[in-house]
Amino acid sequence: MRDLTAVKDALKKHQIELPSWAFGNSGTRFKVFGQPGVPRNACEKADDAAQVHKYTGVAPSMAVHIPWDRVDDYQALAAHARAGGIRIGAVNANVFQDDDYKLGSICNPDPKVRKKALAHLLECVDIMDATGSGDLKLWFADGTNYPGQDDIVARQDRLAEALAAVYARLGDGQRMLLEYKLFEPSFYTTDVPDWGTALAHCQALGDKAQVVVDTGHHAPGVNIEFIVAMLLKVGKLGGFDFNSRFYADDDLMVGAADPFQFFRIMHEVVKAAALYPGQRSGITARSAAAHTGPGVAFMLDQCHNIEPKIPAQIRSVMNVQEGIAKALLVDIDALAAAQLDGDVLGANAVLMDAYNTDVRPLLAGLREEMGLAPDPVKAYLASGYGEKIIAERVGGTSAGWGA
Ligand code: LRH
Ligand code: MN
Repeated sequence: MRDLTAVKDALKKHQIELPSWAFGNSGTRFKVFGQPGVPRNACEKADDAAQVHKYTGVAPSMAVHIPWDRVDDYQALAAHARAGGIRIGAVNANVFQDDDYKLGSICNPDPKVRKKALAHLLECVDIMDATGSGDLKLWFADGTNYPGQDDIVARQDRLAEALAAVYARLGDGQRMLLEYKLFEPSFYTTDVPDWGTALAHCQALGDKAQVVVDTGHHAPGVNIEFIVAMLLKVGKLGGFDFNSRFYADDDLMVGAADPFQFFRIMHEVVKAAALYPGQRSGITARSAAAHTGPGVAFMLDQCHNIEPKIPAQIRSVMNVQEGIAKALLVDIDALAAAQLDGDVLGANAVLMDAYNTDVRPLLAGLREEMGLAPDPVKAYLASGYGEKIIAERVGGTSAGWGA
């Protein structure tokens, strides 16, 4: 069994990035159920994100999405976030909601539309310069709905051309994270549909281009931890968009639908010493060596369509911590021995022992060591912050996806 001091030390060093859009209204094509007290702007979203960090201690940054979080002064936004005890993290570009992008953005057959989309991507790097963000996160809705609608290879050439232009604009300490997704909103081809396509483009670009694994972006039954293991092996796992799903891109709370899958994914991350930059106590020197630089960005990408948003984000952070704690409890020496002995049941049992360990007391103790309440959700609900924002945030337009 691992020594618990090392386990708690790793949990204290691990950081989770929150999505600004999780604090705004969201829904499905059928309905967006507005909630009282929802933020009206990026600063209020940062205030809510700061609450999650206040009660969990491990969520010190908030990703922004442009234009959903567009402000006149991004340095002021970054300063506001810092005053609340967090920082602005990844900048997410959005070239999927403008009428011009019906047939795609950077993959669109029309060079004028591609030029417009590229200008937005470059604007997002300018915003990173202002907020001090290191990550440009790129997800493209680009694709086709019918066979023959457009040429698959021609679209890939357009994609590569635009990504190269963005890559050339990146400054020191900046990188681009390319996110793939199997389908939706496109239903025949998606131009970045899977990890292979994302990896091929990132390898063609260079070290500053890495892949984002959104856990809701795969076909049912795909072994996501295998993809994670391979991307870590080649040093191309830039980040995660954590959420969970029963069917498609449901964007439910991470670990809610399939906590065992989340554990298996984090087992690969722990084994590769990729929990936080500079983690060295992994299994193999090779995997540890591959992880120089900013390391893997552990981001949430969720929508709380019916549940209260701040408690849901706190619960999500707790779910991530539970999965990581169980992965850190894997007896890696016993596992390696059983694997090398071909002891199938023995090896599986080592992993299941860790997974079936109740880590909630360990995490409650960890929070007390960090000067936090053992139950962050209970502590937040008792704070009255939820009632305060409902009373204060009257008037104005509640934030949302603006779709
Ligand atoms: C696309 C996606 C992407 C974001 C959006 C909010 O489905 O996962 O990461 O831009 O959700
Ligand atoms: Mn995502």
